[in-house]
Amino acid sequence: MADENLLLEKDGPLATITFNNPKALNALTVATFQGLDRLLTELEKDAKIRVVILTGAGEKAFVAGGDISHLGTLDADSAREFALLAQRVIDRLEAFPKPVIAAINGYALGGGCELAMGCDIRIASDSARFGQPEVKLGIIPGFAGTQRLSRLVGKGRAKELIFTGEMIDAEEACRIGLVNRVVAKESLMEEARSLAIKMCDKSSSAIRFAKEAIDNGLEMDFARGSRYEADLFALCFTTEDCKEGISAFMEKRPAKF
Ligand code: DAK
Repeated sequence: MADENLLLEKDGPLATITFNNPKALNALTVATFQGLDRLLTELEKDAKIRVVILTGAGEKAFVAGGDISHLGTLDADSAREFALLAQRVIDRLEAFPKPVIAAINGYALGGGCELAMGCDIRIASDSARFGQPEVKLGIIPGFAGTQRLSRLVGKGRAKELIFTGEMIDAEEACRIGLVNRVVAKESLMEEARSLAIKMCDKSSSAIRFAKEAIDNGLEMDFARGSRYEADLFALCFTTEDCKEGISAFMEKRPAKF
């Protein structure tokens, strides 16, 4: 247990973090982001953990956004401070050296959608709903939603979602590339775990380098991104995993990473 609004469960190589304030549809507070930051520090150091799954408690929501009940107390300085804290933690999630899967079990709105977009892979239950409803509150997405949504689904679709504040269902989210796949509500966690397990017996250093190549390379032009990939490719040859992977293939045995 990390704090009352955040649960951590470890099961072999998998860690599951659950946003746990179902009465308020798991709305995010300053404490949630601080707690998530602490959990990421713990999971980064824990060599046994190879993949992290994020999900929401209860039947209705992954995360229905930032906690609106705190919004009215903000001035420009405190709003900026909160946005920067949230952005820092979501950036950390995106750059986390192990894969992070969002298992989206219901509403992923506002800050909840922004949090999910900081994960490497999003799997949605068929009951999930997505949106950036901030304009209904007279604000804009502040946890890098304007940046990640447009990169993920394109500028036009991002503008449509952000300007209207309308929700879309899981099938539509999948169609536009906001989620990787949609599964039955009952099998969401099983699907997320079985996807995670497929990564656990692979080289963790290779996965980390591939994640860096994709995420950082996307912010470069093609030539620089390819050059950066070549540098990371070269770095693989300094790892034990590379020796083991190649030896295992030559010796016709499964690799042990
Ligand atoms: N914050 C706080 N409470 C929330 C919440 C939220 N984002 N979303 C839902 N709840 C609470 C509801 O107020 C209700 O509480 P009670 O009345 O039972 O006490 C409970 O969760 C159940 O929600 P509903 O009764 O509304 O459930 P429905 O099924 O009828 O509707 C809904 C579900 C997801 C359509 C609806 O709850 C909804 O529209 N929720 C708000 C979605 C939204 O606009 N999200 C926020 C986007 S803006 C910051 C704080 C906040 C933010 C930024 C900074 N600082 C402290 C600096 C906000 C950022 C955003 O994400």
